[in-house]
Amino acid sequence: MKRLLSMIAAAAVITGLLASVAMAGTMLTYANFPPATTFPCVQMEHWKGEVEKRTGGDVMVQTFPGSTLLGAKNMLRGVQTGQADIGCISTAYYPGVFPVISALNLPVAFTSTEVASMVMWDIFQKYQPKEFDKVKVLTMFTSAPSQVMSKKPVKTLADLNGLELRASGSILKILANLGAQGVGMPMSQTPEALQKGVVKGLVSSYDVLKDMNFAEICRYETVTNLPVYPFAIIMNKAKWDSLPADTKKVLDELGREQAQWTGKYLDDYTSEALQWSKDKYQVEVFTLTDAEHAEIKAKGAELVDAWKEGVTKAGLDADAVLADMMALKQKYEAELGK
Ligand code: DTR
Repeated sequence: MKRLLSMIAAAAVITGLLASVAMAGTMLTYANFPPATTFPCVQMEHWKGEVEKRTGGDVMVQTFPGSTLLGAKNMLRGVQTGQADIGCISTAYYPGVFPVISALNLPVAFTSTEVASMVMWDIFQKYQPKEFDKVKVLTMFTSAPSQVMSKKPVKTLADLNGLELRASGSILKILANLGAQGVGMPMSQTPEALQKGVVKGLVSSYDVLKDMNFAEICRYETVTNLPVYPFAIIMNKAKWDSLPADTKKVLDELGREQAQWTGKYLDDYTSEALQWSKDKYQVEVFTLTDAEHAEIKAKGAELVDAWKEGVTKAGLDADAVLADMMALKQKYEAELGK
């Protein structure tokens, strides 16, 4: 009898263990570089919620905002080596690494994040650039159009002369061509640079006026509609390969959906952030003349030629990629009414 009872007890323990292993499912770590308040992290938490809901809890996501697991510049390598399963990269922080997708960072006057994000996703799907071969791309999106936020008023392009402004990617070259002094650094290093006076302002999208509280120190905003910044959410390739087919299906279905959700969110939020800045800090907003916007476009033209050289070296037809991007921009601006 004793022997029977001990066998039943052992069977119960093994069943419990098997059940707990089955319950554990998959835990994914997701690294992000800017503070939790900023839109790259807001979209991360939305994605986490959707994945856990759609997999019925089989997949759980542990998020690490604010560079707590990986920072802006070691994100790509950290995901490739498995330090994090998933990471958010701003491709402008990796000069020359993403020649094809940096098309989105050209001065083509995107005025909507939703439009730019849909264009970016479609360009990636059509061309599958080999620059992403070492990772799995889960989704892509852009920042909102980039504007000047500064401690001194920039009422005309002439006011940019000699002004030290934080930026990254193609905007650094455009600022130089406009007579300003671009200072390259990731968003995460910008608060200290502003506090120390290393820069007199920054060029980014208006969400950071509220999310990074830059409205407190940069009381003057100038609508320049400089390029958007492309982002990619990437997963470690071996981790992706290890996932069951039904999980891969959920993550793939979320790709385009998350691009559009983030674009929509940011289009609405940049307007809200600017109004908040006016109400709380009475920031002043300046607009430029059509002639000044034409000058910005002209001063950015040489970037298109340089971009074409990089895409050609990557083995693609640069004119075709550019033509597709502009056609998609027109398509989505009409479809979305933006
Ligand atoms: N302006 C780009 C991208 C960007 C816009 N808003 C945020 C918020 C958090 C991180 C990056 C960004 C940039 O300066 O990196």
